[in-house]
Amino acid sequence: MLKKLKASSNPSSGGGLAETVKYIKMKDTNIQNSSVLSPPLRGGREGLLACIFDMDGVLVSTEKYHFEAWQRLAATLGIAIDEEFNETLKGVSRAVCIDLILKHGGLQKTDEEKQQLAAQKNEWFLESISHISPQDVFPGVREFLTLLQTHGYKIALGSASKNAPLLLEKLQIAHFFEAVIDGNVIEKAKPNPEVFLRGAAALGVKPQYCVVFEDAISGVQAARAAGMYCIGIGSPEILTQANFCISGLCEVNLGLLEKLPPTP
Ligand code: B16
Ligand code: MG
Repeated sequence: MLKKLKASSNPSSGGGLAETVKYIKMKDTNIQNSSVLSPPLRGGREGLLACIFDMDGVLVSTEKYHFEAWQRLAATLGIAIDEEFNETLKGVSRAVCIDLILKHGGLQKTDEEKQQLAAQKNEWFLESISHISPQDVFPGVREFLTLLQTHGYKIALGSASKNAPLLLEKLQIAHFFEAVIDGNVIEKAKPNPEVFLRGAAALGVKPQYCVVFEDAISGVQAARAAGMYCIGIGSPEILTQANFCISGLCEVNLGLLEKLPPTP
């Protein structure tokens, strides 16, 4: 399926660009006429209006810093964690990560101790990202965001991280995002769909007209539970519930988005 989509993904081929321009005009009409946007049917496919991006592991390679900090913290408790276990931490809130690590090591801590552990992990994570600059954004990210913005797509961030606003500023990509839903505002961590449903609501777009880009198992589950199309960033063997997977945002363009099948 990915090969098929990739083969026809050039927006300037096969009427893609002309159709896109026409479609954007139709979208503009909808924007004026409806508070919750519903795109027109085009060739049997209901068009997408919004893209919601996870942060760590999708826009920037900060997942490795989360992992290093968790590994370091776990080691202080005598708990070993590996890459496979780390898949369960990705996309999950800081507090839930602490619980998962303690359970993995068969340990129990008081709430106060857990808060201290979380603060220590965050201190190490902040040290790691202190050097991050606009050059650290993943290849293709700035180009794809620019393309989406230019063509009238709505863009939101849907991240579990409380550090997401800081990273957006450091990477100098905050201006692309009409809505930022992050760990500072959500109550229920991924795989709960709250983060993406709030993102769609903030953009005024129905869930089925959103596509989510996610690198975490919990995030893919959250997107699908929200009723959204989900493009996994990573291995299809790990992100089994994603509609399909790519290795990074350098592989996507408008042509691919326009040819996505309806959200199942
Ligand atoms: P913080 P995402 C998630 O961000 C990370 O995947 C996860 O590893 C991390 O534990 C979580 O944010 C909380 O981050 O400690 O910075 O609040 O992938 O949802 O953008
Ligand atoms: Mg992520």
